[in-house]
Amino acid sequence: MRGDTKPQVCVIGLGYIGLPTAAIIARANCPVTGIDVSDHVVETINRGEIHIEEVDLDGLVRGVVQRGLLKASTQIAPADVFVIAVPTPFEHDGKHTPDVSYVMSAATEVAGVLKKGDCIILESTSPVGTTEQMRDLIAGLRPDLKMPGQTGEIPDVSIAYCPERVLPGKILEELTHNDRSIGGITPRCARKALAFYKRFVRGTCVTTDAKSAEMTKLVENAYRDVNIAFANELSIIADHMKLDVWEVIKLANRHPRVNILQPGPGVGGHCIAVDPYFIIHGAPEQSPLIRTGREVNDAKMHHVVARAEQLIAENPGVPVACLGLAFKANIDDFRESPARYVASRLARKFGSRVSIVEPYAGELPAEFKDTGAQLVDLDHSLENCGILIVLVDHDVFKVVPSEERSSALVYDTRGIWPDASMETAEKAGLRLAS
Ligand code: SAJ
Repeated sequence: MRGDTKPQVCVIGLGYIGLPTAAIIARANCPVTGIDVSDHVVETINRGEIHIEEVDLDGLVRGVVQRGLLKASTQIAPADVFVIAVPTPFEHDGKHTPDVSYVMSAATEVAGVLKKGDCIILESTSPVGTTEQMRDLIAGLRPDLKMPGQTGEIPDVSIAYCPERVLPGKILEELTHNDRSIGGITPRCARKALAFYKRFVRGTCVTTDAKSAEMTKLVENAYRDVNIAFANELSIIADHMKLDVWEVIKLANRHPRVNILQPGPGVGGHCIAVDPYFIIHGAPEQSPLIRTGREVNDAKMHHVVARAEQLIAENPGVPVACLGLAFKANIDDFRESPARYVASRLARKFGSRVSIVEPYAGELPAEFKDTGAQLVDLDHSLENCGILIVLVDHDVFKVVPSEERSSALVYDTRGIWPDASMETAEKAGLRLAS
């Protein structure tokens, strides 16, 4: 891989990060082979279609597949650059222990086709030390190749860690424009990876060591989790003190150095509620604040269930609509969603009294089966439901004018209708600030 010769790239793991990354690299005219364990995923992509939802991804994938720049396979292929973007879930031990086995099996596959001059980049969110662990594994499998950072000699291959930091719903835009931290096992590895990312990233790429880059990714999401926990704790305090939390946050944020985030029904998604545990696991004694942040955000979900149950039980027979199932606004991702958890708990308890409004869903998830709850459209809920529980701040909910919901009791967990909580409090004799 010299001069401006386009490197042959292999992206391992074609999920929410791997597929958009593969497509963007292919758009930069580098031939990409995407590897996935699933035949369904591979066949779908080779037809020029996609198996996940993400803004503008369908057109991009169709284009690069048609131009022959992206092909998918279940078999690893030789390449100049390997990008690993496989999941790093928890082990099933109930202790939130990170499971890096998918990373290690991807590294084992890469080791089988690795040659002198290649570069391996890990993108999966990983506990600190994983990139070096991967290097050690490959070193054991390929004693013929000199690995970076093990001897003073010039290594045969480069290994780096470079986390993604993209927001679901804006992945293509953020993959291109966000800054990147590129952590090499050695500075030479970082420079090699930097030259690769510069082909398709317009944001600033900053080089560092692998462990710092691993920790940076975890810290970014733990920072957000702790800050959302602060907002969620405030909302529970405000409930207790009979204050409007939205009003308090709005006023406090007028201070030039205060920026309180928004309370909600809890923290969902696959990153913010997960990554802090990777830090806690690595330094349990040293991370009481991060641990507590997690606990506060999880507890908020149960608080919302309890408040909603109270409102529904105090108004017997009144039809209820839960607005939203997604884990956050304006996306169709219902995995790890506090809204979905709250709505399903209410459906199980109150059955056919409960309707669900989710413009991004074609049908209700499996746990609603046999509860009697129905998926309805927004207009139907506004016309028929006397209790509205806002769980997601979708734009389509935000623009409902107050006249269309003025006769309903509203529990707005997202603060999208600032006028509603006061009215509901008066109508129900309750104070529902959070
Ligand atoms: N949330 C609140 N209040 C807020 C902000 C968010 O309750 O003020 C909730 C959301 O409703 C959602 C959860 O937090 O349930 C997470 O949403 P998010 O939009 O904050 O983040 P994610 O999970 O979609 O993506 C995060 C991003 N990380 C940061 O903003 C630090 C993204 O940049 C990362 O790439 C992504 O995690 C990841 O892959 O790690």
